[in-house]
Amino acid sequence: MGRRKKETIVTGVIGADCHIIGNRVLQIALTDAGYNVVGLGILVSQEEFILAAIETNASAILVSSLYGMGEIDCQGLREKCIESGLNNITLYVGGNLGLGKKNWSDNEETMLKHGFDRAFPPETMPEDVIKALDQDLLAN
Ligand code: B12
Repeated sequence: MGRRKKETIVTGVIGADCHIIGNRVLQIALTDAGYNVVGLGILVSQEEFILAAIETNASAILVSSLYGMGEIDCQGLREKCIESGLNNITLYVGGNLGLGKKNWSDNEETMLKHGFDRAFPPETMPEDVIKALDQDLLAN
């Protein structure tokens, strides 16, 4: 719990997407677990995620996408992070990625190819996200 407090996590819903409920659930669960969460809400651009992460010295950016345009909205985020000096930031994406692919593993592969460290399927429970963050941010 104490070690989590030192890690700031930026969350938000990317693009023109207004589905806020899951993102809020996640924000509350991560805060309750002890992480320092900066919630940007809906309609967040790639640049807003990056600026918030720089301003707060965040360890991770968690992007939500529900409305089916996730691939287009997320393309290039990793490159922009690196250009902005966020070389090692942890990037997760989740929600309902619905990329017009047949199954989840295709969607996951696509998002990993775009530079995300992990991609999460619909109905992911907050405890699974906390477990992943603990592994990726607190392991050393
Ligand atoms: C409520 C809802 C709406 C509401 C949203 C209200 C609001 N302001 O939030 C309204 C009516 C506005 C709406 C609009 C639309 N919607 Co809608 N909506 C839903 C619905 C029924 C529920 C979403 C929800 O709140 N779920 C509950 C929360 C708790 O779950 P969650 O969001 O999945 O989040 C959990 C996990 O996914 C995960 N998670 C979420 N984000 C992240 C991020 C990370 C990093 C991680 C690790 C995990 C994670 O953790 C959360 C907690 O467990 C879904 C169908 C469904 N059953 O999912 C469709 C759905 C998401 N909508 C859909 C669509 C198409 C639309 C519209 C485009 C419809 C239209 N033609 O206008 C518009 C888009 C408007 C816009 N600009 O965004 C589609 C998306 C299809 C796709 N992705 O391929 C869905 C799946 C319905 C469907 N089956 O077709 N919608």
